[in-house]
Amino acid sequence: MITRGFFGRPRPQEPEGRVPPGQHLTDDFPVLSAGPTPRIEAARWTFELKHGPRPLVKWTWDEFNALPMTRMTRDIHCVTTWSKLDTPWEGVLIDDVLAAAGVEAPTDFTLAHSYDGYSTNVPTADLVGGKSMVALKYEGLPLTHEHGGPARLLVPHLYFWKSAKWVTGLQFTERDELGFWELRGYHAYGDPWREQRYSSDA
Ligand SMILES: Nc1nc2c(c(=O)[nH]1)N[C@H]1C(S)=C(S)[C@@H](COP(=O)(O)O)O[C@H]1N2
Ligand SMILES: [Mo]
Repeated sequence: MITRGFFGRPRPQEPEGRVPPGQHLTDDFPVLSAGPTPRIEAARWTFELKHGPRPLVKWTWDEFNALPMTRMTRDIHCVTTWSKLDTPWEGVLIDDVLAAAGVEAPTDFTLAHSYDGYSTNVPTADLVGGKSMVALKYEGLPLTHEHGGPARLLVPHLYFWKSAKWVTGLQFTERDELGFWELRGYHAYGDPWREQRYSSDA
């Protein structure tokens, strides 16, 4: 009898149940951006909540940094097939953003908007309940520009294209409006465990 234990290559860094189908682990942190990296200085960064076209609340960098900070260590999965385990982030949970704004999420769908014109759609339910944050730090340091600094959305349970870099706001929408990559053939939801890479995937 041939067993993987004897003849398979040992893969100690691929713990069971943490690498979704079609993914492999990387120790690097690849940079993936649709265009050039915008250099957004904290002093001119703002974060806004909108309901459709209607502005709800807007924070400056200093105001946003006064909100409760939370640490979150999560596995991330890029649709280009790399996954990275235990990435440590720090930022403001979307729950705390909404609480600070004094609003309940008004619709079931959200579009995140970024300084480079990028956008991505996420169901509101996937942003709340401790699942998502506006991340300001990675590995204890301010986010680098390449990785979305000064602030990016982090939605680690969906493919990493949902984690909008250089994020500048969330817009609550009545319907599920597609974002940048979703309009170009990526899946509207993007669950890595169901391999929802392209719009043709179930
Ligand atoms: N604003 C913005 N956010 C973005 C992107 C982008 O081009 N612009 N690329 C997305 C894609 S496709 C991926 S895989 C991740 C990559 O994040 P990283 O460069 O920090 O690895 O950012 C996502 N967020
Ligand atoms: Mo990506």
